[in-house]
Order: sequence, then structure tokens, then C-alpha cells
Amino acid sequence: MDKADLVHLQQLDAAHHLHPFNDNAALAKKGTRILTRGEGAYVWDANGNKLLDAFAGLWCVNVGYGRRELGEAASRQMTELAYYNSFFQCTVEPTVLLSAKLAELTPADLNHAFFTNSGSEANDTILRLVRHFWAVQDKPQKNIFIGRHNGYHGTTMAGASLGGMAGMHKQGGLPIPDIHHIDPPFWFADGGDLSPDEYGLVAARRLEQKILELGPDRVAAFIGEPIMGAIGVYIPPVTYWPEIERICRRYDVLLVADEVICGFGRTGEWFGANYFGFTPDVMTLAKGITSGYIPLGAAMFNDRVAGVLKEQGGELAHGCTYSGHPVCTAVALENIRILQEEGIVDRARTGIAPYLAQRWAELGEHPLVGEARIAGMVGALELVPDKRKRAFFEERGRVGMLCRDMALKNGLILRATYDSMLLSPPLIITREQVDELFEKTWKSLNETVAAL
Ligand code: PXG
Repeated sequence: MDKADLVHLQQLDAAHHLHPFNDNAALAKKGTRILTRGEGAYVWDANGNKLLDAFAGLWCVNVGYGRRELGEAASRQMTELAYYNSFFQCTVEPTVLLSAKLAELTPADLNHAFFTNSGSEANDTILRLVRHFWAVQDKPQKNIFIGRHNGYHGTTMAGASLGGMAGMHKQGGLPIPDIHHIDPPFWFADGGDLSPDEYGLVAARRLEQKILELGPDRVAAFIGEPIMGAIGVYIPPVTYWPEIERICRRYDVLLVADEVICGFGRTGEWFGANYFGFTPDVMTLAKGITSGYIPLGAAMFNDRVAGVLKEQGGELAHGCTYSGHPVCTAVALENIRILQEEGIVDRARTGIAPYLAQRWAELGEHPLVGEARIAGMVGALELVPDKRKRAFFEERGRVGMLCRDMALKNGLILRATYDSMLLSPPLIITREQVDELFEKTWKSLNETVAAL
């Protein structure tokens, strides 16, 4: 793109486009970065810079950029039948096939899919339908959802309420009623002298305390990301999820795994629940379901929940125009075909993830890095003022932002949340690209130290 076209686009953007999660006034002054092309693990911007995308867009481009088959699947479906709904006792072939495919891929008896356009809407769906599930069993008071402080479940009224981001709660009068939060499992900051495994149990038992405080007859469900992504890739100790599961079963509280980031191979397993060895009753899906090529979300329900909704729920007064949009579900099917037939998830687990973990651990040796955490294909570097202590910078976020900008200058996209540098590359990243990632990150860390 020539310079004049780029500047013109930036001016139009500043004048007419409100960006999510941005200070729009500051961005308008600076000028947006405009991306133009992607191939494999790389994207190119309008200035012609080639960037290694260590963040897979926004945790989603699992099969990598530029897969023609996905465009072809969309084009075929658009030509054949661009749209029909699932409302009037109708549906379309790819949507039926995708629901069966998801039933096969997800654990245990999660056999029933409700489709949405996004992860946020899938969580809205879950909030409504789970409350309905209890209400039709004469337990309308069993309507409280428990989430975690700093959890992320989207930006709709329900999604942002289920999430525990204080900054989001400040805008729009959230959380909505009957949503509570417990502290997240983050050993680095919160574990004190406990071993991670001891701490995992302590952190999980916060759920039990909260259920007892509210009353088990009031608590409908617990919702959590298997690994908390947006807040900074908090990977819980292995003891955490089995204990959460035990507590949910004990008090008959439904367990909702928000797999929007963890799903479709991010951890090297198909789902975070597989990675941590627990069985949710309900799952939230989005992002990797289409590798981000087209919007799609889904709420998966197990036989128990779906059975009650079907047998006792009456007409489900819920759904979007585009629930089960044929173009989106056709692309999801093709994306899953690629993941399965090319063995991308298995290859991630056995091939590239161990190498990525090794190189990530080497980055952990850098003087600026207090912890290098990783699970499969998702990780974080915690930047700290004193490598010997598990403590944050006083002014949180400045150093992370600096490091992120250094990385960009070096041709690498790394995301920063406060001073955690986040990693979530396309699953198809090669060994050579992991080496490139290592070198560019190390250089950026050095330059960050020099600039401090
Ligand atoms: N659940 C989880 C666990 C997510 O990570 C959503 C739900 C919502 O999905 P939609 O499709 O409505 O965005 C997400 C989305 C960040 C960031 O800053 C993360 C997400 C979205 C935007 C920014 O890391 N995750």
C-alpha cells in the first residue's frame, strides 16, 4: 500500500471507527497499524513489515493464516445456500454435521450444541439456559453463577459480568445481579510459601467457601477458563481442576469450562478439560472452532442439562438470526477437518510444544523474567524488577508495553497484559520459527532492560 493510501485509511479510521479495548483518542493521534496479508505464522502490515504472529491474531488462528480450503468452503456454501435459519423447525446440513462433530470431539457426554456468533454470546446463552435448567426443576432460586476475579468471559452484559475484570465492571453498571467471584489461582503472586500443588487445593477450596456462604441451593454453576488467558495466562497447578470438579459434584453445582481460548488444540489437547483431566457439564467454544476465519461460537451441554432442557424446558426462548449460520458452520467443519487430517493437535503436543517449552524455559533465564510459564502452545513471561522475588513492578504495565513495542520493532507480535508477555502462536509454527521467536524475544527483552 502506498504511503498516501495508508495515511488516508488511518484518517478515516480515526474519524469513523471506534476500536475495542483502546483509548480511542490516543489511538487516533498515533494512527492505527493496518494489516494486509497473512501466510502461515506471519502477517504483513501496510508498511510492508513482516511480523511473526506469536499471538495467533487474538488467540484464534490455530491452523495459521492463508489456508485456501477455508475460503473455498465458505465460497461453496455461499453459492449453494448462503443463509437459512434454525428457527422454523428447519436447519442446514453443515450445522447438523458440526453439532455431531463437536459431540464427538468434546469430552464425555457433552453432546448438544447451541450456536452463537461469538464466545460472549455463548456465555450469555449458558447463563440463561442454565438458570432455565434449574428453574424448570422447581429451583428458580438456584440461579447464582460463580466466576473468578480477573476471569474473562466476553464483553456482553452477561459475559463481562461473569468475567471478573474490574475495569470492565466500571463501565455499564456491572456485574448484573446474582453473579459472584472468587480469587483466581495464580501461584506466582498468591502462592506464598505453599508448593504449587498445595496452593492449587487452597485456591480451589475458595469455591467451596463461597458456595457454603451463599448456600448450595442458591448456586447454579461455576464458570472458569481452564487456563485464564486475557489476564496473563494463569496456568493453575494440576491439583486445581480436579478439586473444583469434586466441589461442584458435592454441591450439585454445574461446572462450566470456558474453552474459548483453550479449545481446539491450544494446550496440545483438544480441550483444556482434557489437559487438566476434568469433565465439565457445559463448555463455551469460539475462536479456534473456525481458527478465526469466520465468527462462530457454541455452547455445549451434556446429556443431563440438554435432557432437562428438551424434556421439561418447553420452547427455548433464545437464539440469534445467525445461530448455526451455514457459512460459519461449513468453515468450522473444514477447519476441524484440517486439524484432524493433518494431525495438527497431536503434532502440537508431541512435536512442537516440547520444543517451544524448552526455548520458553531458556527465556526464563533472562534477568528481566521472573517466571516463564507454559502449557502446550500457550504461555507467558512474567517481567519483574527483581528476579529473585515473586513480585511485580510498582507501576504495573509500563515495562510490558515497552517490551511489546520492542518486539513489534523486531518483527514479532507478542501481547502484553500488565507485565506478562503472552504467547499463543498458530499451532502450525515450525521449529525454525520457534527459534526466530526465541531470538526476537531475547533481543526485545535486552532492549527493554536497556531502555529502563
Ligand atoms: N471467553 C474467553 C475465555 C475468551 O478469551 C471470550 C469468552 C469472548 O469471546 P468473543 O468471541 O465474544 O470475543 C473470550 C475472548 C484479550 C482478549 O485481550 C481476549 C478475548 C477477546 C478480546 C480480547 O486477551 N477473548
